[in-house]
Amino acid sequence: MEQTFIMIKPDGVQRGLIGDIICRFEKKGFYLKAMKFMNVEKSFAQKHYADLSALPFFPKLVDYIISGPVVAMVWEGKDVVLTGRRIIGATRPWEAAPGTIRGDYAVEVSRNVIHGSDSVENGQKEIALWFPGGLAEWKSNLHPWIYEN
Ligand code: IDP
Ligand code: MG
Repeated sequence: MEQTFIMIKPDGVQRGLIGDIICRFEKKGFYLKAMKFMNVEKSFAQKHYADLSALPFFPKLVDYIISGPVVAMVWEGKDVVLTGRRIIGATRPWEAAPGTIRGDYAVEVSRNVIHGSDSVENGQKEIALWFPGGLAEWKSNLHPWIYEN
């Protein structure tokens, strides 16, 4: 099944949103495959956002990500990359629909609470970067109540 990399950014941690965010992914029917609470080194944040390194806000973005601990996670499920992005909402919180994480909890694009992979391929790259030791192996006993197959 598909996997995505989700990170609660330092503002989400500081604001006490960890439980709510995990709850949304869990209740939807996705499976948690890895999670860690950690501070990120500057060089690591630069690597994670390497695709954006030419953009003017890149240095500020890196400083934001290293400004406090983050929660890094891997979630698994059918179409979890796209559906995860829908749960998160648009990059710019003023464009994010109510009911999405950013729509409900964020105001500024530079304080938008959460990261989610934007494609299956980038998800695999990000998972390999953040969880080089691999993921937890398990299958929920609720699986047949969430998925037909
Ligand atoms: P995404 O997080 O929705 O995938 P990206 O375009 O990949 O959005 O940008 C990565 C992150 O960079 C955003 O989540 C946001 O925190 C930050 N960012 C994006 N655009 C801007 C901007 O115009 N100013 C400041 N920060 C931005
Ligand atoms: Mg992105």
